[in-house]
Amino acid sequence: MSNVTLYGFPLSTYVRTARIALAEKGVSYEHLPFEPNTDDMLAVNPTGKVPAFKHGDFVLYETLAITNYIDQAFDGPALQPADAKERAIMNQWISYINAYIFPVMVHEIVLFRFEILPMDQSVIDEAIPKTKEQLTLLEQTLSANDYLAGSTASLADYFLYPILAYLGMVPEASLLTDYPGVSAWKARMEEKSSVTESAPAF
Ligand SMILES: N[C@@H](CCC(=O)N[C@@H](CS)C(=O)NCC(=O)O)C(=O)O
Repeated sequence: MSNVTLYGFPLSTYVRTARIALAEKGVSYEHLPFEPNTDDMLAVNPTGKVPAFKHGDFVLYETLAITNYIDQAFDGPALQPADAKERAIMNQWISYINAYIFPVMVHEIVLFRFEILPMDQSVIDEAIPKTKEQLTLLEQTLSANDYLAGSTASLADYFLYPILAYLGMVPEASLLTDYPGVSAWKARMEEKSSVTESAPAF
């Protein structure tokens, strides 16, 4: 029986990021697919958001803290570059993804297209130019590098992939065709078993 538990419904991009990190490290774990803001979820995360994580008696929330802990506490391949500059770039991307990409692509496009929020086309329309700006920035890096922080996948890629996977499933996926570096990166990520095995069922 594993002493590692991941809490949170598998449709969450952040839960998927944690699942990719666990798979990359080869950590076996119990997955309890609690919905956000339920008593079960609030018992392990005072914000009610998913995911939360437990290792033995140690409970943790916030995906960046969880994935950093997974990287440091378990054997397996490093999920972060050793080089100081590459690690800084990785952290720059994670911050950018959390602060800008997730709110725009998920909250202003995907949640409407998945009918999780009642449709508001005006919000989607306003999100399109912001999404293009974000894809342009990603393209500058991903047309030159295989991954966001260099030649090896890192936590930054694991934060970004679940979001772009959802963008790829809605009509706004057509935007991706203008960004060949981003599209090639997405295809590269989809070759990883950690990515395919963490895909939520619809
Ligand atoms: N800062 C949090 C964000 C987690 C988050 O936003 N999770 C979403 C699902 S992808 C959620 O729980 N949403 C429900 C809500 O905000 O009430 C983290 O990094 O873990």
